[in-house]
Amino acid sequence: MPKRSGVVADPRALGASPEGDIVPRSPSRRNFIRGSLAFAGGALAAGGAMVAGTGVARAAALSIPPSNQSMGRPIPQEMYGMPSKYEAHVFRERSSVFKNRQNFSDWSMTPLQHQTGIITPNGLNFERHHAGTPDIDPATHRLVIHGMVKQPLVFTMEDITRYPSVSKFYFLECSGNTLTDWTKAASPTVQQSHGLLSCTQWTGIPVSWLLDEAGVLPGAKWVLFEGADGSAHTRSIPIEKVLDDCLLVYGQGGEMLRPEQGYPLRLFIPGWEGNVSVKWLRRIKVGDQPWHFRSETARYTDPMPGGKWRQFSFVMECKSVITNPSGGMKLKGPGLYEIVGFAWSGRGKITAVDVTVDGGRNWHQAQLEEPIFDKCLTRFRFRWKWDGAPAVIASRAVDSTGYVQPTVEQIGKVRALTGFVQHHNGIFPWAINSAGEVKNAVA
Ligand SMILES: Nc1nc2c(c(=O)[nH]1)N[C@H]1C(S)=C(S)[C@@H](COP(=O)(O)O)O[C@H]1N2
Ligand SMILES: [Mo]
Repeated sequence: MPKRSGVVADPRALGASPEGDIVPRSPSRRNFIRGSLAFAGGALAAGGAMVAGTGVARAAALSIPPSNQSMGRPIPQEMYGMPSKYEAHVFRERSSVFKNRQNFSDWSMTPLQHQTGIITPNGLNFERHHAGTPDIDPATHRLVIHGMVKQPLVFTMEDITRYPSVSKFYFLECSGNTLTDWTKAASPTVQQSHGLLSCTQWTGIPVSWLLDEAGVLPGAKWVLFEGADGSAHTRSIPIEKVLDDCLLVYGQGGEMLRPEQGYPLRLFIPGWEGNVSVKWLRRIKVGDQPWHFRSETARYTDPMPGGKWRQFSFVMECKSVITNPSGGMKLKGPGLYEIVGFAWSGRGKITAVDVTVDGGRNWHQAQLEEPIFDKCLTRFRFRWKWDGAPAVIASRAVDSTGYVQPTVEQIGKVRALTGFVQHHNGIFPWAINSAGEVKNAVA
């Protein structure tokens, strides 16, 4: 593990607008005092002293807004709530890098730059499907288990939802996330570069419960999962992982799955590439070897040095990205800013994140925000005094196995980075010019 040094910032002393423009916070007297105490003796004490002269809260009488002087909108009899009309700029968006390619195999991306906590709202969860979103009636949907089992079984949705449920917070990342930005800047925003990523609380039952009922026969080693969509998407999964933590999921973020996330039933494989979490699940078959489906041979394999291709590269390795400030935003002048982002690892918990503001010469330890769960998005924050000079910022995450997020250069030493390669977990830079404009700095 590289030597990591730095100081921990107090996030409460700063604020940043979630919008494109970021205004430096002129700290109130209270914040100044708190900041001074928090950083006394630390490297940022200088930062505390810096703000001393600039901002003392001025008390002024608030004018009374119209909203205080009239009645608001009454509650309709029945309503599914929607975000404020002032949030209409927050939406999923298709690729802006691959243009004019709309077809049934498509994807849309999560607006990570607008996500406030670790939970992705259901309507903003990225979508990836190979043959469009099917319309499946839960009343007629069936799940079959067969193959190397004592007794083949068929389940209705009613059967499945009668089991006691479990709910777990996990990230979901497509192995194609960031694939357009290995060696040159292609994505203008973090939504485009990292938006094949979401995180929510998934509700369902362990796959092992139903396999127990069917009775797995000795010699079983792999399990097939097949979707009920037009692509009949199918994957082979090692039985140890299936029995360890795989879920049959019907709930997402407190409600039933959205159609695009696999309604009424999907497989969820924690920490592994999104592709294996088969949506619209209809069939489970137990066998003694992998089936080598299209998504295990022609697709979802990684080029390696010497012309070989790696199959079954399931785990999503430790990764992080700064979401604020990020591509397309603008800093409004020198001052104090809070650098914020996400870190995650398919192998466990995030234990540390470092941030650089000088293109990787020096790294400073960021503060991790609770809660910190296994195989789940973790938020980090770092207090930064921008002097107005051009800067390159990036983050580097460490997970509970001790693995440190690599540079693209390091990845290139052990894999072949030719074309649109999957599993990009490299350190990702944003450049800030003297006008405060933030741009993708991949070179
Ligand atoms: N049946 C089925 N399952 C599928 C897919 C699909 O096309 N069909 N796409 C896979 C891919 S490539 C990914 S990244 C995830 C995306 O899940 P999401 O759309 O809920 O974000 O679903 C996976 N499961
Ligand atoms: Mo994917």
